[in-house]
Amino acid sequence: MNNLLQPFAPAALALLLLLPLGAQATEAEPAAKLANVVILATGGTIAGAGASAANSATYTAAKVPVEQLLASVPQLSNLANVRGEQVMQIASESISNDNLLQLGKRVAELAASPEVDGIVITHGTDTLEETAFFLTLVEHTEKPIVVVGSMRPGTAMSADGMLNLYNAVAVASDPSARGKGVLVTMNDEIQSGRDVSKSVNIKTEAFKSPWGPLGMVVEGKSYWFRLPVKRHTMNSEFDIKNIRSLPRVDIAYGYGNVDDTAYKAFGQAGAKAIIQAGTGNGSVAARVVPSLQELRKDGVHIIRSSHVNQGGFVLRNAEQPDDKYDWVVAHDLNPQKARILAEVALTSTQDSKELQRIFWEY
Ligand code: DAS
Repeated sequence: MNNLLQPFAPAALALLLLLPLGAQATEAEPAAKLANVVILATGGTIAGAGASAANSATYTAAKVPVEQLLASVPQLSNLANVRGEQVMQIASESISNDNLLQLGKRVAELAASPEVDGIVITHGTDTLEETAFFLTLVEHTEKPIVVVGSMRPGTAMSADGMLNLYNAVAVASDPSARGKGVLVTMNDEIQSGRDVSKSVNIKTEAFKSPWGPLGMVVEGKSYWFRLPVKRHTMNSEFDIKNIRSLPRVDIAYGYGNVDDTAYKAFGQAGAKAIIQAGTGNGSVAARVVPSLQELRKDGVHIIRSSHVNQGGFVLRNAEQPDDKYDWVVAHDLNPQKARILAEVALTSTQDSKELQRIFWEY
């Protein structure tokens, strides 16, 4: 080696020694094939926009199209092959039964495709818990279905939507998420679509399950701590393919001084069941019972839930004579979840004992 190169000799030698290692690296296994994940966008705050970065609560929901949502999180492409569909663009307080059926049927079509490994649904937070429960009751697939929203619009400081969406795609592309029912990723947690509900309306830590989350997502990796035990997806007796419409089920709120006005109005409007969002143990005011008995005689089911906000737990014949009145109890489901299950159950039975079995099992 001539004098000019002398000083570089050690480096050159090191490079020569390292090259074969480098060469071995290029012969390493090809990168693992990325999962194919479809993002179905429905609207909500995760697609919201405010006038300034200081507007974390003042904004318009359901403005940003799905392409822009995906573009705002380029890191998604490290997790999966992702593509988006704009199924609807609404604030979720406005979701109807027809919207639920439309979304459910699109999810089923995609889940049946061998080209799809997982599905993410971006959704408003107001009724996210209802949609997630509905899908876990009627989607017959082991593939991960993950519903995700955000408490702040993407235009706000410390917006939570981008990481929530990243986490949702991480879970939807993870084979370990298969067969766990419909999931919800909010605030780094993986929640059961059956159990979770929005318990705070102004913080990013808004979604809680009375029985705790199933796991967590940290830097794109899922960590699981428990599994759902209630029937869902492949183990459900209900199938979106067999549901053409959902019956009307309404919710009547219980409170001091309540009378039978709302119950009678729901009956006249054609409700097939009325969910009692009862005080305490799902209780019904004594002065209302005669009208409920009239409604029951007309074939309207009465299903007792509780409006206590950290998870009610309604048992048969505890404080109310359910056997005597032929009522159903919603067990641990809050009123809005009980409505979803009642609507789905009533597509297959009108029998009160069958309804009660369904409320114990799902
Ligand atoms: N209006 C709310 C909704 O669409 C906004 C949100 O929190 O997502 O559910």
